[in-house]
Amino acid sequence: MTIKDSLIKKMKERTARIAILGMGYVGLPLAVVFADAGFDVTGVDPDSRKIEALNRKTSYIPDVSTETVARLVEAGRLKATTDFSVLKEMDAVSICVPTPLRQTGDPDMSFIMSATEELAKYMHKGVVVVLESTTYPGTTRELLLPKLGEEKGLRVGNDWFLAFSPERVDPGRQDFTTLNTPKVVGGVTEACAEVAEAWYGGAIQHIHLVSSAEAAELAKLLENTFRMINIGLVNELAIMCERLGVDVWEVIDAAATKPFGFMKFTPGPGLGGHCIPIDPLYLSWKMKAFQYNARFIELASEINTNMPRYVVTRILEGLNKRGKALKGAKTLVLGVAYKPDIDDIRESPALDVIGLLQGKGADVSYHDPYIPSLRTHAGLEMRSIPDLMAGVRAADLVVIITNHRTYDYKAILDDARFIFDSRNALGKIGKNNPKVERL
Ligand code: SAJ
Repeated sequence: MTIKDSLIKKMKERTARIAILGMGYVGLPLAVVFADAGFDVTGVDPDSRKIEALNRKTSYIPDVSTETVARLVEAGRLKATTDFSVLKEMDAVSICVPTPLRQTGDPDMSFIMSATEELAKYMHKGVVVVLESTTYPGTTRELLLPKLGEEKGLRVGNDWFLAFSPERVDPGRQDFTTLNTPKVVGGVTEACAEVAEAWYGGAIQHIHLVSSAEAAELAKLLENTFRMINIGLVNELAIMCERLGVDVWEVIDAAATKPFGFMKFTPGPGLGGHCIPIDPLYLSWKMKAFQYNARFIELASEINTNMPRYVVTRILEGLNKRGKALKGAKTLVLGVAYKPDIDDIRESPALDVIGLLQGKGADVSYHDPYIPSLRTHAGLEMRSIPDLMAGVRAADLVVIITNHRTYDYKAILDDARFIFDSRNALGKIGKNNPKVERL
């Protein structure tokens, strides 16, 4: 029996020993899916707090319940360690580590590189490796293949197997989870794809095979570049509508009545999160090596990045119309998470807006039920004000940045002096209201 056939047999019999490198919002749900499918799974992460939490049978990811972790740990299906040497016993390794940007705006490959270097120490025949981290096309073949294969004298597609399968975890979403979201898989060779499909197909409901790791890497980048560019489009539409004296929200709602060939996006104060503003820049960065300028990505990124400044300019104009100055104005920012109803502030445009307002001398405070404290770009520690309505009443200006559902927007409108609504959170009650300006 070939190494490939024996590995596929282990996948089908669920006797393959699985390791998940990186037990964050992607790795832990993936570990649970494989453990629930009957595999023995070991989560490996250098962050001892995560590992201790798992070994105490508790979850630290909202999408994974502590009951689920306790059940799987007690059943011996889910283990956790900071010790990478367990990898020498593993048949399958999934790498789920962050791929942020560096200060320069270039890809930060350090997490992938350190995970790969650790794994390389324990590489052996009969293992399949799948990279899940969103990255530029070519990463799997150009970075992982040499380090894990050629440099170890292992022949990919014979002695070991390598594939890419993009994560599609949307934290907080209940309808589509790791289990039921179609999973794209692309192998470095056909045999690699076969082994990766046997593994992932044993736990995830729908596998969509593509012909190469690059096709899988690019599919993910297309998904999130599509979003970033379309958000940039409606952000530019908001700017054009303001010049034209037309209500951009009315225009978008009207276009969205078209039941085909249109997808609704809404303008806002900028682009937050650890996916949408970042992933497309991995593609445009890679294309520079081919002397190609990915103009759509660059332009959309420029428009989205400029939205915080545009919002502050509109605030200045709104106050000016009311004979007020921004300098010294008591300003309350409502909602600082990067999108509604979550507790994640990464890359949130609220931080840019707060910095710009403070830079113009405004006296800024914020409220966000999900974000008890934050550190501004200037390094200033701020805490969410304890009494929302007292803050609204005391403010010269309320700026709605993130439209959490928990806010009572009618009460806020009644008590506020002046509101800049960057999300159309007020809806109809904010339209043509003398106390309200909006994007
Ligand atoms: N945003 C807008 N207008 C929109 C949509 C989003 O301004 O019409 C802003 C949000 O406020 C946020 C940023 O863009 O600041 C990103 O929002 P997002 O809805 O794209 O949420 P993310 O960043 O959590 O994106 C994730 C992605 N999931 C994965 O990468 C696995 C994305 O592919 C999903 O489509 C998205 O969740 C989702 O649909 O919720």
